[in-house]
Order: sequence, then C-alpha cells, then structure tokens
Amino acid sequence: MGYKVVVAGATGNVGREMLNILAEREFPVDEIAALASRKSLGTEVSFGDKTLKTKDLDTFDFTGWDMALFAVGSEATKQYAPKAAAAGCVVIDNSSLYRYDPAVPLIVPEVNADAIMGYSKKNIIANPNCSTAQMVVALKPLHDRAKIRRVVVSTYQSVSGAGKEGMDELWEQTKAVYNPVHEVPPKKFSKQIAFNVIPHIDVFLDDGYTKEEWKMVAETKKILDPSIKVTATCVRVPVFVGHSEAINIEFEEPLDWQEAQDILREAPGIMLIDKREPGGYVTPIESVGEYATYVSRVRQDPTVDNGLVLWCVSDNLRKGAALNAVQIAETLGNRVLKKG
Ligand code: 11C
Repeated sequence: MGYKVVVAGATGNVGREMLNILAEREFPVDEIAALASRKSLGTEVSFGDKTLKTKDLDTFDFTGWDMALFAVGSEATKQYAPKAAAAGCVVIDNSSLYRYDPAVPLIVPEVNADAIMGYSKKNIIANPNCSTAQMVVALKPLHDRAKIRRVVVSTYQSVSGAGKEGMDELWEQTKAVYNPVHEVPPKKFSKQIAFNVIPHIDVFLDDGYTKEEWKMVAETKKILDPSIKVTATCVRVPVFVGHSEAINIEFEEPLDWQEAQDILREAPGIMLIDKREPGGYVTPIESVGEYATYVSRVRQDPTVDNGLVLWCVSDNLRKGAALNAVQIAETLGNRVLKKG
C-alpha cells in the first residue's frame, strides 16, 4: 500500500520537479493529484511515463489524501495549506510562510530529520530556502566534528530561483545583447541580469540586509544550531539553474582541511569534488538535474582562528526545493505514516 499524494503548484518550476523526483525515486504513490491555479487549469504535466491533467487548487477536497507538497508561494499557501492540514493531509510547504513558526518544523533530512515529529502541532512541515538547504547540508558534518562559531557566506544564485519569469528575462536580455532589435528592460530583476550580477535578492530590510540574507541566518539557526552566527551577501548571477556559495567558517576547535575533506566525503547528501587543479571543482552547470550538494575548494582560512573556506554548489530546484520536499515526504512516510 502506498500514499495518496497531492502536488499543489504542479505547473511551476518547483512543482514539475516535485513530480519528476517522486517518479524518479519511486515514491510509493497509490494516487496522485496535480493541482494548479485557475489560470493554468487543465495544463498537462508529466509524472514518470504518465501525463496528469491539473485540477483546481481552489475547489480541491483534501480529505483522505495523505500528504500535499505545496509549491505555490506564500499568498496561496496562506489560503490553502490550513485547509489541507485541517482535512488531515500533511502539508510539506516550499514557501517561506511557516518556516519561522515555532510550531512548524523546518526540515533538511540530512541535518534534522528527528525534528519532523513536531509536524503534528499544525500538520505542516516547512521546506527551507534553496540557499540555506545546500549550505546546512555542507555545514552539518563539520559542525558535528568541530562546532561552528560563525559563518560568512556569499551566494551566486541562479535566475531560476526567481521562477520562470526570471529565466525568461535572462534569456531575452541575452539575445537582445547580441541582436538589439528591441530593448528588454529589467522587470523581474531590479537591473539588467544578462552579463551582469545583482547584489539584491528579495526585499530590503531596515538593517540594510535583504530578506534572502536574513532567511539564511534565521533558517540556519532553526535547522542546525541557534548558536551559530551567520552573515550573508546574496547575489543574483546570470546562470539558469544551480546556486553556488563561497562559505567561510570559524570553528570552536581546530579542523584541518584534509580532515574536513574526509568528513565531507562520507557525509550524507554531499559529493566532494576537490582536486586542486584547473577544473577540479564543480560549477553550477554540472549540478543541474543532480541530487547532490557538491563541495569543492576546501582550504584553510589563515586569517581567523580555526577557519576553513569552501565552495558549495547545488541544483536549487532540486536539493534547494523539490528534492528536499520529497526527502521530507520519504521521512514522514518512513517514520510516521508507515504505509509504503
Ligand atoms: C531565490 N532563494 O533564489 C530564492 C528562491 O524563500 O523559498 C526561493 C525563495 C524562498 O530567489
């Protein structure tokens, strides 16, 4: 016996990946419903070798469904997730709406799978921001060994983090640079993204940080350890898929780079590619369609006590969103619902 699974937001970048990954990982599905907003109603989406016709999220009855993977943004989540949860269907939500709610667990299974038991307070589990998910997978095994005191991270985030409109804007602007028949002014982004980088993701907060940067701080504390200090600079780069991060870490205890490599080589979810030669590291293009969080360029930071620096790359639509949501569904199935 398997599960009755809903994917809400099935026509978006993340929703489509959720369906792909559920099929790829042979998640035990008895019945699946792909939901969309009214404007995308009837759109067909793939689930393995099947094609599903999307149903209306607005009128869907969640009664009798085991779990719903939501990828619909905060506004629609606010409207529909409580309805699903009240009907007894466990919501695994990719939006930021519930991430900071103390009654909702925020889960990266390689890091804090045990916290999933807190799901029952609201019948909701939150999926973190993409830039946080890959970072905490890389930090966790190192934290277990030498206790992290402080993290300084700079991100290089792909345009798919801003959805299909972000990808279209990069594509159209890039074409217009080569063939300037018409201008493609910035719309989704605040400045031209083609052949440029933009140090601004999400809204600005009063302290001068952006919300994306704040999320990396708040989510790392909730998932990994509230005592870790984090400061982030989040930057949009002209890459379609795959977020990259340069991470400086200060530990309580000494940790040399060779031991860090050995730890990372064995760590769940991590693929260490670190040859210290041209090409002996991973770039975002190589992460596309993969499950792993790649770590490269592990080296000592001699400017602080017990410092390390590393480079971390992952497919933001997969580990950063859809894969992590499916891993949460697997954890929920294995530890709680136990049907598969
Ligand atoms: C980006 N990280 O790259 C964002 C996208 O809180 O789930 C995901 C936003 C979120 O623009």
